[in-house]
Amino acid sequence: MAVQRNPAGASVNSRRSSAISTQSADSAVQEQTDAREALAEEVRTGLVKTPKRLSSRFFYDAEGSRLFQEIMHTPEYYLTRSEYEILDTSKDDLLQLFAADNRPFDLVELGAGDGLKTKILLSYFQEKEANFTYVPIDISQSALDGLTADIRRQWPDLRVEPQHDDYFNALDQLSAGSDASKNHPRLVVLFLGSNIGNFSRQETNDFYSQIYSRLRPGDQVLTGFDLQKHPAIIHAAYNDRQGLTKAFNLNLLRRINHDLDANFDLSAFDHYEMYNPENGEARSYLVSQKDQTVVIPALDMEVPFRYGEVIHTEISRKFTRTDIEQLAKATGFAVTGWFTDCKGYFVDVVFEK
Ligand code: AVJ
Repeated sequence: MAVQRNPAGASVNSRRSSAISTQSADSAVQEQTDAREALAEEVRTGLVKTPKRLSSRFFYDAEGSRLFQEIMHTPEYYLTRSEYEILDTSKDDLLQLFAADNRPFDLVELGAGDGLKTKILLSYFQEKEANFTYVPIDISQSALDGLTADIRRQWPDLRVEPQHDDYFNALDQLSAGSDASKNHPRLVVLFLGSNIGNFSRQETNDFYSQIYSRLRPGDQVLTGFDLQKHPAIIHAAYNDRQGLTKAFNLNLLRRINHDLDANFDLSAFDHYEMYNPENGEARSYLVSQKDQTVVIPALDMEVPFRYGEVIHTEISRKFTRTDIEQLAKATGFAVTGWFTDCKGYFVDVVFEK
């Protein structure tokens, strides 16, 4: 296929100026304060609900992110390997879609993480001299700094324009653009790794509607969805033998102890996972192993737990093809690409406006 070469000397970060430098100490402190306040609010409201709940959004402090990296390497957690296989075997088909009509494109990644899977695409697109800019978006400045430095080291010629922002704000900026010209690059939004699975049905629909409203015709979204399959396979993925998923779930309590001076006894809580094949929901719980009261002085709270009482911490939703087609239809998108791994466990889907 014919793809345009990057203009010689195209400068890194030419259009957008934010988030290029290393994070200042002040903003790092601010980010920490904001995260602590958000966690406090979650604990204040979530632990007085019946049943108790805490959002999986708070799993990812430094230790939680490290544990998730380890989970991705367990034999049971097939999701990452399946998507890796898909991106590797479909990278050329994806490039044909993204660069259709020879238009340059912005590869906009929501929640880039360590970008391991994305690097398969970046590497291939570079090799094919595709005309694109990589725009990782994350609310964690340190994650963005790490990823950006890493990519610049590996591919000095690749245009990287990190955006330290909320997803929708960043998309607003990208689609509004400063130039009113018709030569704007196509936006290709990446939302990989089954991160979509953490949203409720309603949140999922809202999310795609929100994205749709920020895109122009011809713009695309590539999403990684975990598919419904034998329930035992899904159940095992969230119950690894090494106990890393358990540690990952319990880490939320450790974080609350650390950030909010609570006194959760981690040995008095267990991990429990339930997969319901009727609705595709895998749910994670923390289970109190005895009657106990947890004290959180910073929030002026005492939280009683009965033996066997649970805190619901995560939904990891699994989809059918029909679910995904209906999602596209309901939010205005056309499904223009469908790529699965050889086992049919996972799918990367292209939606086009
Ligand atoms: C990162 C949200 C895709 O739900 O499968 C892994 C997180 N939770 N093991 C998932 C997770 C338990 C993961 N996502």
